[in-house]
Amino acid sequence: VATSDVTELISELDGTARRRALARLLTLVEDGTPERLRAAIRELYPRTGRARILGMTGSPGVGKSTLTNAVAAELRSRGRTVGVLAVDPSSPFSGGALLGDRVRMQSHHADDGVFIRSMASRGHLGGLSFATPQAALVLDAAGFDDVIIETVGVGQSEVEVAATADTTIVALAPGMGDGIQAAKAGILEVADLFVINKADHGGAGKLASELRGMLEMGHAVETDASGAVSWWPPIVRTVAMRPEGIDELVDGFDEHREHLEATGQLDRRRRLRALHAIREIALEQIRTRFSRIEAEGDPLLESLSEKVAARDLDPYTAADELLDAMESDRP
Ligand SMILES: Nc1nc2c(ncn2[C@@H]2O[C@H](COP(=O)(O)OP(=O)(O)OP(=O)(O)O)[C@@H](O)[C@H]2O)c(=O)[nH]1
Ligand SMILES: [Mg+2]
Repeated sequence: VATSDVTELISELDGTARRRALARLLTLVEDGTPERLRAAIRELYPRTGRARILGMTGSPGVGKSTLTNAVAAELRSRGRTVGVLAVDPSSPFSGGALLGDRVRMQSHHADDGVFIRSMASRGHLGGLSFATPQAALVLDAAGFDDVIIETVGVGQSEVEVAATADTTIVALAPGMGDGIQAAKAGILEVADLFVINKADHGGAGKLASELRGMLEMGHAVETDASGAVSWWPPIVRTVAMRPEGIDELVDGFDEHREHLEATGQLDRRRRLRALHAIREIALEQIRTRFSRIEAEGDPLLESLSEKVAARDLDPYTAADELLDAMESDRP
């Protein structure tokens, strides 16, 4: 099925129609059929693995988008190209055309070394947690040196960012009840770097010492096999909209990258990410195929259901039989 156009799009990533090809590939990740998505990822995958993936997470309104914008600009000034994915689960119908995104696009719009894309939650196969890593692969394959993924940290999602990113920045802001509550939400644990944004507001110092207290209790601190501390997350204060502190933040990102490479953590994280991807894809395939046979009225599924209902068979044995049958008729 229509995989030749996928091949063509991928070849256009190296040409003058690059931005258009990128946009269309990302749309394919968001809205494409499972077959086209599979074709795209299979072909893109060998081109990936070069980009540094940076996750930016934190509670609503702490300044993640403003920070992402400033970090992208700082990385550009250091000669790096940057792809941005703004994952926005709270915007079901805007398609990401938020004011903030327009402002951001304006500040970089004449620059071919930056590409920004918002992803809303509607209409994804398997949801955002499935689509986001695939979209990151597209940006990686397109050759961006750095890919920044912005997500709102509301529970499960920061764990997912951490699973996709090499380095995760957790952004906090004073006066937003982010101290102790953040620890409860598990947001501290995924941080490789902390940003205290809105440092122009009072309370940044108090938040920083609260955070240091939590690190001292062992949260977010990485230890090696002998139990010694191998990474102590830096705490960087910023005023993202000025911007102030961004150079230090980007230095921290670089240092964390060097740490990952020097200690073998990068390979470990990438193996974990691969495992996560395989699991999500395998589960998604089972779900999709189950829905399909259910909708089409599969004779085996019907007879198994009858037997289970009649107590001739237990549901576990029935599920085993169904999985075996699915296995023997794989696409
Ligand atoms: N005073 C102050 N305001 C800031 C700073 N950084 C961002 N803001 C403002 O805070 C508001 C929220 O900023 P965003 O960057 O949209 O925050 P966000 O975390 O991306 O928000 P969501 O994506 O909705 O969760 C905006 O009005 C920004 O202008 C800062 O350092 N100081
Ligand atoms: Mg935002």
